[in-house]
Amino acid sequence: MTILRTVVFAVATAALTTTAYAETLRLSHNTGDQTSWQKGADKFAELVNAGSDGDLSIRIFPNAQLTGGDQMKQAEMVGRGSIDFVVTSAINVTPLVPEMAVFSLPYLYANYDQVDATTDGAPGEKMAEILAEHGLHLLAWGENGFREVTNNKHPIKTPDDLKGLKMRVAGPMYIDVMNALGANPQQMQWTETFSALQQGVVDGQENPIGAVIIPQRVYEVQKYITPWHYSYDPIFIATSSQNWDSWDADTQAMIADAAQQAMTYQKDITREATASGLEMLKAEGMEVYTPTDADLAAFREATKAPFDTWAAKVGLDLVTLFRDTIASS
Ligand code: X2X
Repeated sequence: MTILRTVVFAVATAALTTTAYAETLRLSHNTGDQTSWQKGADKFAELVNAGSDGDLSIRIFPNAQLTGGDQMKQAEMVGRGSIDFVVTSAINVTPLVPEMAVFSLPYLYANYDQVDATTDGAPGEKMAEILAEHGLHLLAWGENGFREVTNNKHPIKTPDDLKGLKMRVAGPMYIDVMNALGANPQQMQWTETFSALQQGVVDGQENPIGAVIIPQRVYEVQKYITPWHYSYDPIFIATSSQNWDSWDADTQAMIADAAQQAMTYQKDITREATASGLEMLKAEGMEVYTPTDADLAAFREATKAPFDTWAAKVGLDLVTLFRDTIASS
């Protein structure tokens, strides 16, 4: 397949011409090169390369290298057209697109079926429209996962156990949630978190088991884990609207399909790693506390105030759209 890209020359006569050439595109993501984010990105690159008969190659930059380690900057740079693709999670986009926090509202989701009903349904489409207003063309949803809490001080069984713990968090909503739980949260880049945990700068963190805790070896520097499922975080692949509009219809279809296949694969391997994850973490020496229904009710109650604050920020109509879809799934 030949890639046709429309190039506008800024000459007096504003001529429009179409050329064919091989091109390298840059993809940024903000986890390490062993994660399912990386594997999904690798699969996407492989499929696009094959689908374009080698005309398009994608170079992958892990650890938010292209934004100097600033994981929240990636989406903005893609929106402006200075990076071609991003694989990142919803929480990282909230400074640019606050509505993206809707996915991660505390205890919005109870299980994967509910998650899939929203990403595959009207809520996912609505979020794609909102991202488009910021110059981001959504290609496909993948999975970071349910974010579970770890720390080095003691098992977390009740909200009281979070009191005074120094917690690293990824984004502004989690600051409010951790404050509501009585913890001492601080926002920190993911790439700086391992050494901060190792050196005791922070006591704990929260991340999904299959996508992050296992491949990034968080168990080497954390003793206790509580799978409390307090917040879900999707990932996605997006390109800039500029790139998207510059591709002919065949190229657009090929790229959209590659992204869909890559994220389906990424979601599958993430869920597999998560399913066997707690056993693996125990074998690595972590102590697991599985919360009871009563514990979960207490965590839900304790995070109700930040839920309401952030529901108002993202917009109640959007929250209703998500809740209605979840209720009928
Ligand atoms: O920074 C995190 O915690 C991570 C890797 O999960 C995200 O990118 C949100």
